[in-house]
Amino acid sequence: MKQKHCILIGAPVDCGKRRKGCVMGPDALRTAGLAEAICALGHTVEDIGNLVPDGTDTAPHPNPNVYALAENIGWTKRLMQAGPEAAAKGMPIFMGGDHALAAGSVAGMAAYAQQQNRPFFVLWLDAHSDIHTPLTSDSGNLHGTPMGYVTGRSGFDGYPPLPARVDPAQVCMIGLRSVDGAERAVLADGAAQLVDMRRIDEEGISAPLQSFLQQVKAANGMLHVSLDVDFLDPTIAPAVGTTVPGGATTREGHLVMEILSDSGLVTSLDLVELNPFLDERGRTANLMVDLTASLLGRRIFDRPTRSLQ
Ligand code: B3U
Ligand code: MN
Ligand code: MN
Repeated sequence: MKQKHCILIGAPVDCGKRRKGCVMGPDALRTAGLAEAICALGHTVEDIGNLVPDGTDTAPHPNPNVYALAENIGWTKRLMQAGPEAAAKGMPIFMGGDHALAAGSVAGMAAYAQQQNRPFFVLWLDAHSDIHTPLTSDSGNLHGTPMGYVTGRSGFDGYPPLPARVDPAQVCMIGLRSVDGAERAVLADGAAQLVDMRRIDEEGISAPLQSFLQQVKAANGMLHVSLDVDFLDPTIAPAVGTTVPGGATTREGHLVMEILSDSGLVTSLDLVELNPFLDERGRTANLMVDLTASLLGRRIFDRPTRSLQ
C-alpha cells in the first residue's frame, strides 16, 4: 500500500451524550499503540495532541432536552478547522471522543474536498444513523445528530454555516440496527445507501461495500470513514455507552477495513465512541487499533489487489 503520513488529532469530545468517559478515548487509543501500529506498516505518524473546543455562548434551546449545545458547537468549529489543516499535510485520523465530533470532522473534510474540486463521500459504520437534528432528538444527545448537520438539515441554529453540504446520495451507512422514527422518516427518501444487519446477514458485508466503493472510485472522490465502536458487537467491543446487540463480528470488521485498504480510497477517518471507563482490560481499544491497522494495510498474507470496475 502507498505510504501515508497520518495525522492523529485528539478530539476528547464528551458532550454528545450524558454518560461520561469518551474524554479518555484519545489516550486509550494512544495507550493501545495506535501510532506504533501505523508506523509498523511503513507509514509516518504525527500526533498533534488533544484539541480543546472553541468558546461559544448559546441562547436556551427550544428542545429542553438538548444537552451541552454550546460545547458541541465549540467542538464543531474547532474540528472543522483542524481537519482541513491536517488534510493539507496527510491523512487525518480523528481520535474520539464521542460521535458528536463528526459534525466538525465531516463538515471540515467536505469543505476540503470542495477546495480540491473532488466529490466527497462518507462511509458511516454505526448501529445508529445519527441523522437527528437538535429539534427532532428525543434524548437531546447531540452525538445522534452529526449526519443531520453535515447533510444540511435545518434545525442547527448557532452552528457554523456548512461550508459544503454532504449529498446523502454520497453516503453509505453500514451496521444499522437502532434507528429512531424521526430518523427513518428522513432516510425514507432512499437517497443514502442503508445497509442494516439483515442485509449483511443475507448478502454479506462485502457486496454492498464494494458497490459503494465503485461509486467513489468512478467519481474520483475523497472518502471519509466514520467508525463508531457500536458498529461492532458488544461482546467483542464492550467499551461503548450505547451497546446494541447483533453488531458486526471481528471478522466482518476486519474484512471491511481490508476492502477499504485495498481500494486505496480512504482519505480521512474517525474513531469514535470509545469509552475506556467501560472497557475490559483494553480489549475494545486494542480492537480499534487493530481495525485501523487493517485499514492501513496490515495483512496476514498479501493478495493481488482487488480491482474495482
Ligand atoms: N438515536 C438515539 C440513540 C443514539 C444515537 N446515537 C447513539 N445513540 N450513540 C438518540 O439518542 O438520538
Ligand atoms: Mn454514532
Ligand atoms: Mn452508534
